[in-house]
Amino acid sequence: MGPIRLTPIYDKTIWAGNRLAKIRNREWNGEGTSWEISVHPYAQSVIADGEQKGKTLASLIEADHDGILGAGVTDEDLLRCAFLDAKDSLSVQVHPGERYAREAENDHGKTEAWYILDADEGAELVAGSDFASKEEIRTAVKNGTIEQHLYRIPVKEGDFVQVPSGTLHALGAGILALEIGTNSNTTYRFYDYNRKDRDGNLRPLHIEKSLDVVVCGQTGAKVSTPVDHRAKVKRIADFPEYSVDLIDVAGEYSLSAWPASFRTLSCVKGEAELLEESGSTALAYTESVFLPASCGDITVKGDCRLLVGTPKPRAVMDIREPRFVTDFSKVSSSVTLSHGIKRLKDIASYYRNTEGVDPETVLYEVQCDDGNPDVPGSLSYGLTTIYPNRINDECPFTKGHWHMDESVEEVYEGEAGTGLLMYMNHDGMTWCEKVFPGSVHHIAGTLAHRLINTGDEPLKVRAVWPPSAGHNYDEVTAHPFGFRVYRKGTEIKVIPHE
Ligand code: M6P
Ligand code: ZN
Repeated sequence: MGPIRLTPIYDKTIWAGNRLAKIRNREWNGEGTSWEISVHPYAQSVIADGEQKGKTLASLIEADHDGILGAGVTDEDLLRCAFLDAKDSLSVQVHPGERYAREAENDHGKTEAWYILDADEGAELVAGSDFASKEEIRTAVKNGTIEQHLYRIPVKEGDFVQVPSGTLHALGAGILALEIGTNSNTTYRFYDYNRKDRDGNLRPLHIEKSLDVVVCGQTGAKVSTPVDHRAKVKRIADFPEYSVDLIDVAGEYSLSAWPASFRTLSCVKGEAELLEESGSTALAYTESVFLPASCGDITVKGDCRLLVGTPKPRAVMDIREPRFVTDFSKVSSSVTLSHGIKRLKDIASYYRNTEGVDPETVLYEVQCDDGNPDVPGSLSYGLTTIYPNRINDECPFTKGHWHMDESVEEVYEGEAGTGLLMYMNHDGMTWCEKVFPGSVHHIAGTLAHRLINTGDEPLKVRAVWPPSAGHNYDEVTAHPFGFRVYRKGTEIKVIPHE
């Protein structure tokens, strides 16, 4: 069976915008959501064309469960795709997880993620808060000070925001987003800006249930998605319930039938033609199709950006590859590592004498599984490799830095080679720790830190730090580390910085 095209189900909302109606060239009557793929009792998607036209997707599943959803895939694993077209902000709300939703609402839990198709200049949304406890939330509800605790994320076209169940969130004004989420319609409204609906009434709030399910300190992560035709598949969400992959197609792309489950496929830029054994399906901008489990390999033709939603069936134990291995040579496809290369020409002024040394010489590299600097508590993991060069006898080193946020610590661990970790305080006092395979270094937030390779092999050091720390290089440039380290033959010499 090929891709299944469904008829959108439009729904009116008090915050509705008309961007989607304009794109689709249809009359607008205040519809703010459009359920594109759904097997939820609230809105049952109906097959739009072909032999099965007019039947619900739910009835197709009933007739051929394994062929449509896949063996072992249950109701709990279903995904929902919907547009949110917001002229005004949505209420600040929170969704329950599966267990709570089942018990309290006979519904499913709701984890969701938004791809931003269009946003006004300066648009932002809420995804998280700085509340440390439910008690703090209660007090803020009482005092009417909720708004100042909300974690706001500026967004533009192409951004993607992950909102796991339990996250306080609100889509903001002036945004058209495609939501890919679990199969649920349970929303606990927590705060609604004291605004009134058309009839002059405040909409109901669900404070107690919100407090039951909110996870304090949980924030939604923003993923930026620069167009990349080489990387092909980028995993932009990896929730316990499902994943979302982003694919930039230039010309042609082969979407092979990987999982033993259904998938959702949405076009969020350009347009595509989906070629499959049984025929071809046109997929215009903003359209989605349901790919049944029995769907064969698909060739995508066109210049477009696609989002693929894939469930992770709960009944199937999911054993995954690690995100990467520490020698960074066998990088698994689920993670994109950033890679920085420093050549002599990039940091020449830090060395005493660079005469006669090729400015293109690669001094060190940093490979990094980046955390998100906007997410409090997020961590980065890096591997720094300093090659055993000599710059007129001076040992090669990293630039060195203070953290912008000096309350933030960092951990280094030696993996290969030998060297020094140089520290400096704000008075210019400078000292070192020896670095060797297995040496662990707990770096205080108030110290500048620099690695130096004093050996004959590459010095490899792992680092873990919160990216919110930031790098302050200016102060190290203005007030250099107190010593320079030289090596002549086997002798290491330390000379005060001139
Ligand atoms: C480690 C970490 C990174 C740092 C890198 C290179 O991997 O501390 O934050 O960027 O070393 O150091 P520098 O930025 O000082 O060149
Ligand atoms: Zn650091």
